[in-house]
Amino acid sequence: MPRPDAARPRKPWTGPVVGGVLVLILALGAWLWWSAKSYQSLQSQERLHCDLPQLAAGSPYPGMVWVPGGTLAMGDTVYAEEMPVRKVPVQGFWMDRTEVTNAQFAAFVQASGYVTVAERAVDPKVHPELPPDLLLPGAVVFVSPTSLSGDGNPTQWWRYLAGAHWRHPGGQHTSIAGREAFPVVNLTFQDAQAYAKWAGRALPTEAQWEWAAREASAQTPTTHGQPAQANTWQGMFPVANSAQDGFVGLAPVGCYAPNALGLFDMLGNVWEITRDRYTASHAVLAQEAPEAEVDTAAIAGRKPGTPGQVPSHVIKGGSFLCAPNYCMRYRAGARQAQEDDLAVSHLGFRTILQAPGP
Ligand SMILES: [Ca+2]
Repeated sequence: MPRPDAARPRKPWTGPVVGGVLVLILALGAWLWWSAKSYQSLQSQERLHCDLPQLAAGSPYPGMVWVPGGTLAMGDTVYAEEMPVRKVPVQGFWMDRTEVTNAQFAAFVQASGYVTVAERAVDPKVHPELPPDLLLPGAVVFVSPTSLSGDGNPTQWWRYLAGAHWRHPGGQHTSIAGREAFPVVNLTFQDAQAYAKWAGRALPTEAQWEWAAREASAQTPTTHGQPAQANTWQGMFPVANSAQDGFVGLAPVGCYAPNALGLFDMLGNVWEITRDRYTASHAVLAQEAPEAEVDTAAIAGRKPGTPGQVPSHVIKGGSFLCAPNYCMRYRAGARQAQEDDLAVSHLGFRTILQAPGP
């Protein structure tokens, strides 16, 4: 007896295709399940501190390492803003071996009474376009979305949270208690400058930062892969984070192997503020000051911006949110702009000191 469906015309390839799709769906489901389990497991056993190696006895500037001078091949070839690569001589300098921590920033605030930009109301004269809820003190915080529309609009994972600032990095109901060794976040250029001045230091220029991240090597990088020794994002940003590097979100400073100069977390963990004003590429600086060591902040600052537009500074190094599918900026030559009056939860800084070497 023929089967009831035997008389129906069938396309011979339908079965294998449906089967293949089912296998793909099952595989994707299993991967998402595994990612979710890893995420939960890591959140429940979050490390709050990583031991740093002792610095050499007699170091004149505790917590800093010496970065020798040389000639930097500044820039890279992945995104337009990194081009063109240009040569920039850099003098030697001292640099914090870690990002500035919550404990260090708390000491500054306690001593100075400083109030960060995120703790102040937004000036409606500067931002007449903003609704009242976006004029409240606060910061932009990453919140992993539960669903995602196809337009890729970043507001699906970046939220302006009133009450978020450096003491409440994930919003007003979060705290830095027990997280003293984590990098301080939700700061702006002005905040980082204030800390650096109080500490008798400075923020690095973009060239200084990039030279240090390149381990004081004049070599131009030939690979652009995701670094193993850095806190980045593994999985499909922004919805699936397997955290194979050990951290879902921020990591305490110094949890990954340092670079050849002894600097920790130059790539990943948090973006770092520099003192250079942002320009859309290296072309402007290459034209105005070819192969010269210059204060790029001064040059960029002479450029008139768009009327009403808030100035931006260069940030470097990528963060725990950088993933191959979205933002391959876990590289020394990568750069982005950050508005001077907007605090963000993936942004921190470190300082330098221009002083004679060892
Ligand atoms: Ca990570």
